[in-house]
Amino acid sequence: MSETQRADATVANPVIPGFHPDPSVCRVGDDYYLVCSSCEYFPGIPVYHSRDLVNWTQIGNALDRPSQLPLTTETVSSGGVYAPTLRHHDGRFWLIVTQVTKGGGNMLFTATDPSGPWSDPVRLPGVPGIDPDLAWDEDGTCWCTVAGVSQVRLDPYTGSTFGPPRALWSGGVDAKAPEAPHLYRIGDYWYLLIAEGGTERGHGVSIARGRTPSGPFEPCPANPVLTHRGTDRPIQNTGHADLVQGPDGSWWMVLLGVRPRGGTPGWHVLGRETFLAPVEWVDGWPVVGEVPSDLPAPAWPLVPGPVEAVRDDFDLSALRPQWISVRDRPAEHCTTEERAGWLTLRARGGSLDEPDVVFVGRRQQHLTCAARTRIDPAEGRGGLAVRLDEEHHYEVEACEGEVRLLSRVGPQRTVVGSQSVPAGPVVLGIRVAATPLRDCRTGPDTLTFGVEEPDGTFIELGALDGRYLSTEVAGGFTGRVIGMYASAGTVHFDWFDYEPLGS
Ligand code: 6LW
Repeated sequence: MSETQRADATVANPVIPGFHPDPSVCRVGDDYYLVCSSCEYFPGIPVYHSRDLVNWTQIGNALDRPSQLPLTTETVSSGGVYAPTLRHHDGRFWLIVTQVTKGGGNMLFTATDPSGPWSDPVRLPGVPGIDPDLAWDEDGTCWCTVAGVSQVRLDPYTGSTFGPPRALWSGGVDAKAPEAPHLYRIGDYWYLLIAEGGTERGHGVSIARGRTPSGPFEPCPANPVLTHRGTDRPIQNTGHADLVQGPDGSWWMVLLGVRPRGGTPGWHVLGRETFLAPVEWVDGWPVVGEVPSDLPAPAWPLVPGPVEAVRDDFDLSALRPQWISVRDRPAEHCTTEERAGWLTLRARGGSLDEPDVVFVGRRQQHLTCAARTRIDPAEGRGGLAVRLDEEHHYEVEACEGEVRLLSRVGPQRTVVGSQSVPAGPVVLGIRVAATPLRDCRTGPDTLTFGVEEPDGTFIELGALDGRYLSTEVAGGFTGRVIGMYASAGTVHFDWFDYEPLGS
């Protein structure tokens, strides 16, 4: 433990806030790598690195070329790529995911450096279903286990499977959605960890063990080993876990959870986030306590990564890895090379209501935060948006001489307010303020949109209830993404600021 880290110290959970569901983690020596689902966003499958399991830095996106992730407008929101498993075996990293859009299926990628490049996909037509896992036994046989839960033997180099998938174990009697399997050899047993109950409030984690990787499996008498269902805890929907050992040999679980706020039924707006929980082994079974918001600090020194700058000035030829787009990002529609130091977006279809919108955003990662951008709309129309999907977004949009606040909720599109502005670049802003956790008369947060005067004065165009940009209203598997878009012609963005404010 470092001098600055006291025994009673805590660290904040989630360890990776914002839309980072279905975490899968692997350890290579002193380094940890973690990947998450990315659904309809491109590039896909964010890759994180840590030395301490607590501080994570994004080092890339595994699927960053159309040959790996060809997401067309047929990919519905919350479609795309789900539930990766990341493992290190035989000197390389292995990533297996499901592309749920027609023509997709399960795919395997490899890399020697997890920050990339990752290979083109090896397709797995013999692997059914979603949530694929990879495990190798002592003879080097590779087992691929999927939701349901079933398993097939796989040649990971060619994608060939041997025999039909075999049912293994489906969790509790009548349990909904046995999924997210991960298989591990720990001590004398093979452990099969699964999620059950669905990814909503009933979510949980169960485990079974057997003497071989293909069973038979004996369920843990204390299943589910983790769930927050039916509790008043601030973190809900806990499930879809992966196990890992800390630097000192202690055991930990990464898992997804959500942070609902406001009145009934509680709305979560950041999507499913990645949490960490300590694990003890008792009589050969893992025991996981409550997943707390303030996690007891691990017993080893923490190694914070670089602090993310508030401002991106778009001064690099490539966009930083946190920037994601809806389905694709062709250079002719998005570039920092057309006007040096600016991000240029060229509209393709139309507004954020369309599946082919040209949008570049980052996950909203803090319950209370602010975002600003300076836009030059002289050749088009575009703005600053908070997006959940095509039917749930708020945006402040500029065209020459005017800015407007627009809201799209379900089938309804509303112009909430407008303001004349002088010709030329303008600064647009969004402030997101979470409501107090136990305030049962409100939504989860309020989003205030406006435009800045040249002296920095914020002119408010409207304040909107955040519940309409929540998963409980919109449905789906993602979370809010805040960013810039073009809805007509070409627009240029000088910079983008994202500032966490106190959460
Ligand atoms: C994923 C499933 C799940 O396939 O959510 O929480 C789905 N669990 O395992 C999509 O992210």
